[in-house]
Amino acid sequence: MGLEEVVITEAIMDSYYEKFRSCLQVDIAVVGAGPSGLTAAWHLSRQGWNVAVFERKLSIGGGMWGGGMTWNTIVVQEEGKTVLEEAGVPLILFRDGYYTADAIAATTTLASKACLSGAKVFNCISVEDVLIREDGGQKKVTGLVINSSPVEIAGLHIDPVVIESKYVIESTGHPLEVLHTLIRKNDVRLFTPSGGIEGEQSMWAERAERTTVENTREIFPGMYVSGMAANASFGSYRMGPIFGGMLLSGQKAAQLIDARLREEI
Ligand code: 48F
Repeated sequence: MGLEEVVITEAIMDSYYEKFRSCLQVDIAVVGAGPSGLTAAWHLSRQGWNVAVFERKLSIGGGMWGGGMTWNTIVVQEEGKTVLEEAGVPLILFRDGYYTADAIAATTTLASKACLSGAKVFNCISVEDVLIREDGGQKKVTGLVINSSPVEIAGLHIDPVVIESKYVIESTGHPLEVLHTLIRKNDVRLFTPSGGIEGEQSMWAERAERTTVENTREIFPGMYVSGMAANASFGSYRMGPIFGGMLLSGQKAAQLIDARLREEI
C-alpha cells in the first residue's frame, strides 16, 4: 500500500479539529499542564467530566520534569505519595517518610492517566485572557481566550479564539498568569484577604506543602487555583522540589469542582 501525504494531512486535520470542537464548551478548562493541573485533569475526567487542558509549552509537565536543579528525581512525603501510588508510579523510601520518584516516570504517568481518562490536552496553546460574564450583578469567569503559542512567541497580531467552561482551574504555577490578567483588566475583588493577589513568599517547604492544599479553592466565581498558583494567590511560601502538595492540591481542586458540578445537575 502506498502512502499519500495528503491523507496523512487530512487525518491530522480531521482528528485535531474533532478534538478541538469537542472542547468548545467544557465542564472544566485547566490552564497549565504541570503536576497540579494534570492531577486535577485526571481526577475530573475519570469522574466523567469533559476536561480540556491548555499548555503553552510543547512539553507538558511544567516544573516536574527537572526535579531539583535538573537532577530529575522528585520527593514526596507520606500524604502526597498516595496520588503517585494510585497512578502506578514506582516510589522508593529514602528515609522517615521521604519518598523519591523518577521525575520522568511521574510526569509521563500523570499525563497518561489524564489523557487515557478522557481529558484533552492541548499543548502549544497559550491562555491570554478569560471570558467574563455578569450574573445578578456578580462577575464570573465563563471560559478562556486562547491563542497559538507560536503566534504569541512571534508577537504576531492575530486574534485569539475562545472556549467556554463551567469552571477554570488556574494552575500556571509561580507566575499566576491568568489571575494576574483577570485582576489587571477587570475591576474585581478576589476571595483573598486583600481582594487582590497576595503574592508568593520565600521557601518554607513544610508550611508551603500544607498551605498549598489549604489554599486550593475558588478564588473568583468560576475560577479555582491549584498548585503553586494557590500559594502565590494567597500569600504563602514556595516549597521547592517536593511535589506532594502539588499532587494533593490537584486532587482537592478536582474534588471541590466535582462536588459543585454534581450539585448543579
Ligand atoms: O509550574 P508548574 O509545574 O505548576 P504547578 O502544577 O507545579 C509547580 C511545581 O512544578 C514547582 C513547585 C513545586 O515545588 O513549586 O514549580 O503548580 O506548571 C505550570 C504550567 O503552566 C503553563 C507552564 O508552561 C507550565 O507548564 N502555563 C503558564 N502560563 C500559561 C501556561 C498560560 N498563560 N497558558 C498556558 N499555559
